[in-house]
Amino acid sequence: MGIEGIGARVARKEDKRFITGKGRYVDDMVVPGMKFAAFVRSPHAHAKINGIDTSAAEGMPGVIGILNGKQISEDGIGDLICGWMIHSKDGSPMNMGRWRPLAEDRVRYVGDAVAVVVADSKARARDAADAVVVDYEELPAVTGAVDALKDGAPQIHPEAENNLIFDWELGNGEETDEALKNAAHITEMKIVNNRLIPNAMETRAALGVYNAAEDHYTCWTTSQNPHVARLVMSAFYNVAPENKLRIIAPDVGGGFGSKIYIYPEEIVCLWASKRTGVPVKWVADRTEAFLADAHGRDHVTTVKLATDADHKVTGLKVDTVANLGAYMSLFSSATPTYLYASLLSGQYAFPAVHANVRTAYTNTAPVDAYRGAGRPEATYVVERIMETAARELGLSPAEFRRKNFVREFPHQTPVIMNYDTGDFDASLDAALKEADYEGFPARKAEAEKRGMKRGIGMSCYIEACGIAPSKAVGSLGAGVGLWESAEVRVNAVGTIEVLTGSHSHGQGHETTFAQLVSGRIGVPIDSISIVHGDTDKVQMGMGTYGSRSGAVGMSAIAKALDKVEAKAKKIAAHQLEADENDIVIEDGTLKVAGTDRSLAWNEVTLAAYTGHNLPDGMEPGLKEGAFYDPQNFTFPAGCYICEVEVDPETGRTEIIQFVAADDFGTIINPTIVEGQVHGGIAQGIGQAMLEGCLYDAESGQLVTASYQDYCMPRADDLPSFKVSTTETPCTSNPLGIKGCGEAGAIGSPPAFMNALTDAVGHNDLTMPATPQSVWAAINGTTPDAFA
Ligand code: MCN
Repeated sequence: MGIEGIGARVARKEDKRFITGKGRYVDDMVVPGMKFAAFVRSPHAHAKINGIDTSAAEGMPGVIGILNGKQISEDGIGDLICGWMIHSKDGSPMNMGRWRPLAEDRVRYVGDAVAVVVADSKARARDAADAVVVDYEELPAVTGAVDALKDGAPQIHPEAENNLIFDWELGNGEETDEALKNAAHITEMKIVNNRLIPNAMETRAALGVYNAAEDHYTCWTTSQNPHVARLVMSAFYNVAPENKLRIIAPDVGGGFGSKIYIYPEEIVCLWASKRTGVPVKWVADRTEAFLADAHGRDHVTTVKLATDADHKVTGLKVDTVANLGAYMSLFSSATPTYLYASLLSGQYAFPAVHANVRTAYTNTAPVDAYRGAGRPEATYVVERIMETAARELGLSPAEFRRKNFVREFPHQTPVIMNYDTGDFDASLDAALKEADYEGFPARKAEAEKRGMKRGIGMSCYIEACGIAPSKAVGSLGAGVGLWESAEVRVNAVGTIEVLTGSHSHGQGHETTFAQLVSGRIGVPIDSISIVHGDTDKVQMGMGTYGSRSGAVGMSAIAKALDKVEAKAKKIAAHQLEADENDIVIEDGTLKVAGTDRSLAWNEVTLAAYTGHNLPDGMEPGLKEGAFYDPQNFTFPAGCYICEVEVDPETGRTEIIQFVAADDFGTIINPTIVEGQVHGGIAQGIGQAMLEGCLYDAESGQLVTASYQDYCMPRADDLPSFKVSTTETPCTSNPLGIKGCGEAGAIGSPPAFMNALTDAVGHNDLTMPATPQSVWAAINGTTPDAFA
């Protein structure tokens, strides 16, 4: 491949190895003497552990060791933590229970790890794990957050009375109450945001290796942020000192947020390697993934929207109960608070917004960020109620939104965010046109003739991503700032290695990051390597989540490139006997502007290393690093329109068309961006139509623990999406990029549900809108397991 800069539609460099089966995942790693781990997991949602009998398992063939929670405590391994301290309304810190890597006295959800068996094969480890007898004393369980907060609910952690972790608020409460008091019209809804299971294609895995000779630890793991894993495992969990711990996240087959956190299993594999003296590998099977990956969403919300006589929104009041599961995972407190309530102003100039969020422990898997993390939940609340209010007021949903759009930037919302740019009319116009919105009544009439119900719905989303500004996240209770780092190493022959703290696990960084460098210097994209995912190669980084790698990771690379270019220009100026300010870099050459004098890029890079013809006092070499910490988030926004047709006989819904008009600022690679939007919409429609994680309310068993019961979207569930972009460059990073990795999953569920409720004729439907629940909604019954 040649020189391909910003904006080029380049096919992904990394795809050749992925689609030819040459990717290297944790499960592909083999080290001498490697053995296998299998976890003993709780079959109960809530129980006391009275004892663990390993006698039968110990004698089984191939067993090397059986380790439990007492031993992990004896060795001083710390509790898992939540990295974001949220204070309740009264200023009290959150009521956080303890999360041990292996449960010692009590298990709190089905799948909670109790012990680990290390054996010479995966099958033998599993067999022996099945032979470990745990004496459980079952306790009553609670799986729903609203129930968990009721008086008399089973108490899950002693630290959290009535299972309340914190009761938090954001926004201007008094003004919002006043707006509701004086409203010409109030729209009120109860909104359930269904719980999801992430289902990355590659399940989580870890290979822990302790090298006794050097007292050094290495962990290959499926992480979205290996440096954060190293820092947290060293500083908080006492697994290994940071200078003795190397984390490698090689190719990772998707994460969608679920691989941000540090889970018990990688800690246990590293520790077990030291305890047993052998390298220990664990790869989750799909059932373990269903049971023990951090789940997403799971909110129950009541919302009120106040409008005046002129149909301007005057206030939005939101009351949410969020289920955080049995333990608080690393980002779990930030997701239903700052990542949620801060987006409740949507694309609108709401003068007053108030959100109250209560979070609860339940006997379910931990809940944390899942693609969009809080922002899909916020968008769902805002866009469902905006559509519903428009219908109640007899207005066109598009015009009602337009009446309330923010049009002046920067715009300070009542809920923290300061939107730097946007053009919400532009994406709404583009989507209306592409969807032929005006032609809908005729299409509906035609469908009715065939006995079908047709509906159309929209969603005008905004999200905050490029999760970064260290000052902002620090002041909101995060333990660390969220900048990003990069190092650009230019080799003597002119090829370039870029080391980045971002981590690609499907987003195509090897291509887009290389495009930035290729375009700036004018070297072929194939002579640029992107290095990431290894804490021994890249010094420090904050990883990939919150659609931050383009806006923050690439900006760090741009900053390092500025320094590389400045030095290269000095060298060229010296050799060409020109002023460095007159040197321009174009198409792989350094030219004296306005003359025919130039040096090729590789002549300059060679000079940097031969070192004998450099400006006086200049160090040889060409390698620069940078840290980039933006001053604000980026605010991608867009308009999605969905049109559906429902068969009233069966409740089956078909998506006739799905239109997405997004604003991602400057686009680096349109093909990759479109792929990101496609994937996000598929996940959003999966949530709205098909996916629902269900626990049995009484026993706490996960009912949807396999693909037989948990329905992922497939190609034939989805139409061909019509995607387009408008561009208002972001002002808080030098490249003008807004993140695109989550938008599809954020904007699509309300668009689908608005279309479906339009078709069905009433609002009494929850996600996932399965054929059964759609049929029930049409026929006035409610056999909806998810309601
Ligand atoms: N990009 C671009 N132009 C823009 C913005 C981004 O060309 N204006 C490119 C970027 O250079 C990058 C890709 O699009 O190659 C995504 O960039 P960005 O929006 O910055 O998101 P991240 O790279 O930080 O990825 C994180 C985001 C999140 S938060 C989830 S969840 C998610 C997602 O990406 N998980 C994914 N997309 C995923 N895609 C795959 N295949 N697998 C996952 O687990």
